[in-house]
Amino acid sequence: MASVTTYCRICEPLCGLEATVEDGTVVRIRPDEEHPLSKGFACPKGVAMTEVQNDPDRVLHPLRRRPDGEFERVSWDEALGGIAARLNALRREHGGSSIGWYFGNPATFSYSHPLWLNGFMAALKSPHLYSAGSQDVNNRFAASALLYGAPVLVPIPDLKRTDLLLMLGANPLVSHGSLITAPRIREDLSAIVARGGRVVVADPRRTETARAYEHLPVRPDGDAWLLLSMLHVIFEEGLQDRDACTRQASGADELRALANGFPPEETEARSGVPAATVRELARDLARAERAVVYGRTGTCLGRHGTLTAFLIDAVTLVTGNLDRPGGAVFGAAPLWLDQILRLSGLASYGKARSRVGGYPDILGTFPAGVMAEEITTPGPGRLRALIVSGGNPALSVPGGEALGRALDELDLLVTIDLYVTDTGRKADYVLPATTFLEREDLPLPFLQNHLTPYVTWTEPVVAPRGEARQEWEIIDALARRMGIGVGAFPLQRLAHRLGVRPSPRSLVDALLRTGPAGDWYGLRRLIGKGGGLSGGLSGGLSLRRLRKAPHGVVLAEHQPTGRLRRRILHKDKRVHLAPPEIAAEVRRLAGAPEPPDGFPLRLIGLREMRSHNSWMHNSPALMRGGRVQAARISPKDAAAHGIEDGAPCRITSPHGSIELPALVTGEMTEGTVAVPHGWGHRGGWRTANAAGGANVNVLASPDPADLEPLAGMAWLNGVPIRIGPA
Ligand SMILES: Nc1nc2c(c(=O)[nH]1)N[C@H]1C(S)=C(S)[C@@H](COP(=O)(O)OP(=O)(O)OC[C@H]3O[C@@H](n4cnc5c(=O)[nH]c(N)nc54)[C@H](O)[C@@H]3O)O[C@H]1N2
Ligand SMILES: Nc1nc2c(c(=O)[nH]1)N[C@H]1C(S)=C(S)[C@@H](COP(=O)(O)OP(=O)(O)OC[C@H]3O[C@@H](n4cnc5c(=O)[nH]c(N)nc54)[C@H](O)[C@@H]3O)O[C@H]1N2
Ligand code: SF4
Ligand SMILES: [Mo]
Repeated sequence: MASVTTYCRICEPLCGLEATVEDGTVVRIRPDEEHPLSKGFACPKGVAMTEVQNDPDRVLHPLRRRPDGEFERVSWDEALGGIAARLNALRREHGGSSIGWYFGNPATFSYSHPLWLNGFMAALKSPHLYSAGSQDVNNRFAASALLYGAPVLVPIPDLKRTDLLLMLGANPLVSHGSLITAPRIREDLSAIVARGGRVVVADPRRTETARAYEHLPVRPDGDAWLLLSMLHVIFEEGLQDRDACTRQASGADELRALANGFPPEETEARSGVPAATVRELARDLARAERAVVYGRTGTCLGRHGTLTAFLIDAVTLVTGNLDRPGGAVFGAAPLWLDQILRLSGLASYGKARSRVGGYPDILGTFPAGVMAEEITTPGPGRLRALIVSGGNPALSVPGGEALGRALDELDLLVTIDLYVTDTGRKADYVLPATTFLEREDLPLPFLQNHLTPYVTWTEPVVAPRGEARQEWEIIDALARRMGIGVGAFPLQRLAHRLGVRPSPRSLVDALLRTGPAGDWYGLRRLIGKGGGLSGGLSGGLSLRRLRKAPHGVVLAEHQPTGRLRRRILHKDKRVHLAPPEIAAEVRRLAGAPEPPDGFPLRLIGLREMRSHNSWMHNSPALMRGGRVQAARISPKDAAAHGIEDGAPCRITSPHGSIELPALVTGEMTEGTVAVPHGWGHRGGWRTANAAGGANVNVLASPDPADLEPLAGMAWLNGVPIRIGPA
């Protein structure tokens, strides 16, 4: 029996874990007491990963669909050979742009998986790259592209030093924080209050987080109205930080003019916040010594996500809190991430437009909301084969039914997953992926998001079960068989140039060693100094040194500030506060229609402690107690529509209809219904299938025209609905 230290890769805190391994099997997972940031914390999901790891329903061998529709076990050789042959036939007939890839949320928790799939798609010269990002975070990247000229320059709230946090559309007491890596976030938030500060939580639901701090009830999709009105008050009352506006930004006067049309007295009905409250909040924010605005998925999945994300940073800047301790800070990574992303061309926004809908690319991806029509629309560039890795778009993308029908039309569908998912059940091949416990890793995309600068490396805890393989190995093998070869992958070419074998491990080692905190292959010892990120590793970082620190390395106490100018990619080195795209969005907001007649209520999402999107409903420990998916409805709405607590109700939108038990609760604001996503399973996961429920995204619009214009964000919050007894 051995105890192996690793870290969790289910969600963003990346908590430290200790896995007990017996005869090559993980038998137990506990929180890592010695992890310097999570300090013995792990949530029920992290602990339940043992059950996913050992799940009897896990796919452990490649599967191929037989003519009778059933899956059969095949060898890797047969699977990869069959897939390569069909992809090459499509390439010959229709070109590489007939092949697409959708990667889901877990993909971003692997350092190697995104690097290799991006290389594969670049080598194919296919634009058909999709991800969970358009249902999550792409608006944030678009906003950063407009503000800073750099899509991945995303500030994090400096919770450890702030006096006032305005949090919009996030529930970190359940989600554990997103776009911020802070494993003890509950303590960080409570510490704000303990030192005399405030945490204000704007949410249509009185969430776990709202209950713990100050709740500001808002209407779904009302955030842009609220933020513009706050700006209106700040400018009108002369509360703006003039120095910050002239020193850091351009366009403050134009922004002021845009906000001018949104006095709080006129936006009350849209934002749901009384004018007096807006005025007070704006004054408090402007006068606080250190304040910050932060928004997450609740502000991303409406109809104005990019505008809202943009305004969040704009309010922070105008109140003098951008790039300042206790405000919004820009995390540094111990790698030249900005430079790597820029040189590799990966950090793009609007470099290309989607064939359907004409949406701008974000980091080389198009909105998953156009995928269905990309499959069904004839003509050059039609999407004919799709590989889905670490994702379950059948349940996570808007308009589930339309996408399901479109997937049936593909010439080839391959999924790379732990399970036969609700998407995978339609696949021609299902390829078994390793879990995070079966692969080595470095938290590459999260390095800049750490509240406390930190880096870690883990080796696999156990060998892969069955014939599971890491995604990069699968992609590598597939590319070779197709005659592409990874030498054609852009970043992997860089590895060649750095003189290393292009494996992810050697690539990352080279990037660490040559990075701002690297050992520079021994040179650091001669020169000294760690660029502010030394963390007691006097000789600098390398993989070898990280391997000797199983609990990871804290690199500094706080993220650095005062370096924004150097990281902005706009030529004038200023934050752009009023680009034309945003001005157009403000005009669109002003003319936004009220919901159609007959749909008086608005639907929003909800995350639960013991669910993780669609993929942890097969864990008996997490499903204990007969958990079911329910629709949360306020007592007043329930009474008005004849719905009883616990009784089945029917929810209908202009696009679909589902039936769920009602949970009548005072935590819902009137007019809003909340339903968690990721239920209604029909895959190879038996416990999940038995849990019942419905795919809430059939209520969302499948029409590409309904995506948010600047980022192609899915419209999943604020969906117009009506309810009634089932
Ligand atoms: N209505 C509504 N819809 C939403 C949201 C919402 O709030 N409301 N949220 C959206 C958000 S934020 C997100 S991120 C998306 C998620 O959307 P997706 O990423 O498409 O879906 P997941 O449910 O996360 O599915 C992840 C899949 O990856 C598999 N998996 C887990 N680990 C690994 C691994 O290491 N390798 C591989 N290859 N597979 C693995 C799991 O078995 C699962 O099938 O959903 C979005 N959809
Ligand atoms: N336990 C658990 N943890 C998770 C996940 C999970 O499925 N389960 N998923 C992970 C993923 S993929 C992500 S992206 C993160 C997300 O992390 P968060 O964004 O913090 O999580 P949510 O609980 O979705 O919080 C969104 C909140 O926005 C509110 N909301 C909805 N519409 C609006 C609106 O228009 N305006 C405002 N102001 N609020 C609104 C909702 O009521 C909800 O409370 O969580 C991650 N962590
Ligand atoms: S909060 Fe839970 S699921 Fe998320 S990283 Fe920590 S242990 Fe893993
Ligand atoms: Mo997400």
